[in-house]
Amino acid sequence: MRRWGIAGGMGVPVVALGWWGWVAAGAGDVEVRVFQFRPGRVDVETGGSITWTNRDDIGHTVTSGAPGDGAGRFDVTLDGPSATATVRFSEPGVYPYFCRRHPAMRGEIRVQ
Ligand SMILES: [Cu+2]
Repeated sequence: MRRWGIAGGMGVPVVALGWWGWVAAGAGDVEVRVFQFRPGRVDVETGGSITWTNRDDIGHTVTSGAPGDGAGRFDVTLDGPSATATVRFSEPGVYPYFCRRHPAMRGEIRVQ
């Protein structure tokens, strides 16, 4: 059984990594800045969480799958500046995601 926990709320300060690549398990944070998820690919341990923080002035979404595939495992909205959303990953796997408002925005979470 797959369960996705979603929690909103105040975020913690997030360090801007400024590069595209894998980060160590447990880092757990992604920034959305200038229409990009940064870092674009993140490793997390099973049961761990990823928090997205919006650094743009407009809204984005964090939506699992790819445009048009309707997988719908998770779909959270980052309404505006400093909005945060957290998704907990309880099963191993590779989870691509995108922004519904800007389908060119892509990211990937690898749970292991
Ligand atoms: Cu977007």
